[in-house]
Amino acid sequence: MKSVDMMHDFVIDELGVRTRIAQAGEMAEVEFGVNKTGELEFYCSIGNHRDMGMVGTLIIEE
Ligand SMILES: [Cu+2]
Repeated sequence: MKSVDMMHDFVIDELGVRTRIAQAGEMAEVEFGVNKTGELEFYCSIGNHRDMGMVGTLIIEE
């Protein structure tokens, strides 16, 4: 994940996935695997970013 403007991170609660906080212009990486299909919510946990719309759905298909 690359942050272009300010602090952000990337979190998937169901998998315990969390990047470090990336400052503006920085990259943050995380590796994870999934072993089932379905949908997982990801979001940014900084401040009120999630409420501002930094949230999405990761769709895992076979
Ligand atoms: Cu954010």
